Amino acid sequence: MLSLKTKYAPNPLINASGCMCATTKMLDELNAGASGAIITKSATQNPRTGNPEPRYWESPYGTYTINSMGLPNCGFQYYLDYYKNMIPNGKTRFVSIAGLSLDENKALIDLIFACPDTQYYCHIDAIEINPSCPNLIGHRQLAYDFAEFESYLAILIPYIEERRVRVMTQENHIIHIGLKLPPYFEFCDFDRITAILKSYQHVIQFIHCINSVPNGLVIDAETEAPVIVPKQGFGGLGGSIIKPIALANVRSFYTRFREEGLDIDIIGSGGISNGTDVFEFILAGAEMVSVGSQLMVEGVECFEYILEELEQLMAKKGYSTLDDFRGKLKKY
Ligand code: RRO
Repeated sequence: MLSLKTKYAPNPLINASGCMCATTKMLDELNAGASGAIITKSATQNPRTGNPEPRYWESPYGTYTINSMGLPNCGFQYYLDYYKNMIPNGKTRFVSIAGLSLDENKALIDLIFACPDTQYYCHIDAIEINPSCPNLIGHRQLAYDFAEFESYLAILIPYIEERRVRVMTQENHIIHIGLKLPPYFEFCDFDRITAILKSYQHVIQFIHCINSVPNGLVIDAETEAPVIVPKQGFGGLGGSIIKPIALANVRSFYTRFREEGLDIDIIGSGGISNGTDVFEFILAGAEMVSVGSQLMVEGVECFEYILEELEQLMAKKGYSTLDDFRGKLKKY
C-alpha cells in the first residue's frame, strides 16, 4: 500500500503563500482541493491593497511568472477568523506572517495567542514567518541582511516560543514554527543561515525555500515596456525556470542540517508543476513541497494530478513511502 504521508500533513502538497489564498473564496477552494495542507496569504496587522496593477504576469503554461504584488492582504485577523470558522477537511493549517517591523510581528503573534475567548491558537497548526518578500518598496529583504536577521530572530523566536509552549502544555495542541527563505546563491550564505538556525533548532521546525527569485525583469517586445507596473517592472520570478535554484537551496540546506545534526525540515518551493518535480524535491531532501505558479495557471485541480503522477512514479520505482527516497540523491 502506497503512502504519501509526511511529518506535517497527509500528503506533501501545500499551496505557496500568496497563490490563491488571499480571500475566503480562494481558501475555500483550496480547502476543497487535494493538497495535504493550506497556507494563507502573508499578512500584516492592517489590510493592505498592495502595489499598483498589473502586478502579476505569467508566460504561456506558467514556464515563468513575475509578481510585484506588494503584500496585498485582508489583515491577519481575517485569516485567523477564516480558520476558526472553516469546516476542517483534514488539512494542516498554516498561517503566514509578514509584519513590516518586529513589533508588528509580535502584535500578530499576540493576536494568535493572547485571547483565550477566541482560542485562535487551537485552529492553526503552523506559523510561517516571512522575512523574504521581494516587493516591498523601501524595505530590504530581511533574510538577506544576516546580522539584522539574526538580531530579529533573537527577539521574535523566544517571544513565539514562550506562547507556543504554554498552548502546548495547557491545550495539548502543537503549533509548528518555520521561516520562508529567499533563494541563496553562495555556499557561504547557506553556511551562515545554517549557523543562525542552529541557535533555534528546537523551536524552528521547518524552513520553506525558496521564495520567488527577486528582481527579475520581463519585457514585452511589442509594447517595448515591462509586463508589470510596480518597481519599474522588477519583481519576483517563479515557475519552472527557477526550479534548479530551488532544488539547489533545498539540497544545500538538507546536507548542512544533516552535517550539523539539526532536526529542521524543509518545504521545497519553486517551479513544481508535476509529480516528477515533487519526486526530485523529496529526493533532494524536502519533507513537503509547495505549488505556486502552477496553481495560479491551472487552479486547485493541479494538486490532484500532481499527486497521481507522484504515486505512479513511486509505484514504477518500487517506493511505497516518501521516506524510502527522501534525501537519497545519488552521486552522478
Ligand atoms: O506579496 C508579494 O509581493 C509577495 C510576497 Br509577500 C512574497 O513573499 N513573495 C512574493 O513573490 N511576492
